[in-house]
Amino acid sequence: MTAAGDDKPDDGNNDGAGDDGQIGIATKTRAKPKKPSQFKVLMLNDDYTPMEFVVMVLKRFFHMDLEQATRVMLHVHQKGVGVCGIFPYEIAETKVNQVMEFARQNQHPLQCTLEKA
Ligand code: TYC
Repeated sequence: MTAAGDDKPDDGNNDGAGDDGQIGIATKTRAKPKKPSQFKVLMLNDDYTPMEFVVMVLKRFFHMDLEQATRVMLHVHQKGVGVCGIFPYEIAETKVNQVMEFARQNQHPLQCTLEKA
C-alpha cells in the first residue's frame, strides 16, 4: 500500500512513511490476506448408536438426502470415522455442539469432532 493516494508501487520498506518519504495516514494492508480457515466435522463410529439415528443426524444437521446420509453412515460404520462436511470454524463448532446435544438427549454415545481441513 502506498501513502495518500499515489499510484506508485509500494517501496516495501514499511517505515511508516509513503514511497515519497512523507508521513501520512497508515493505509498498509496485508500482502496476502488470510482465507478464513476451514474445519472438517468428523463423525466417529461406536457400537451402540443405531444406524437410523446417525442417518437422521446427517439429514437434520448436514442437509443430506437419505442416500447420501446412508452412504456416510455406512462409511463411518466400516472405517471408524467419516467427514460430515467442511465449514468455517464457528459453523463447524456449532454443528458439533448440535450433534452432541441431540445424541445426549436421545441417550446415544455418538461422538462428533472437529479437525482443521
Ligand atoms: N456402529 C453402529 C451400529 O452398528 C452404527 C453407527 C454408525 C454408529 C456411524 C455411529 O457414527 C456412527 N449400530
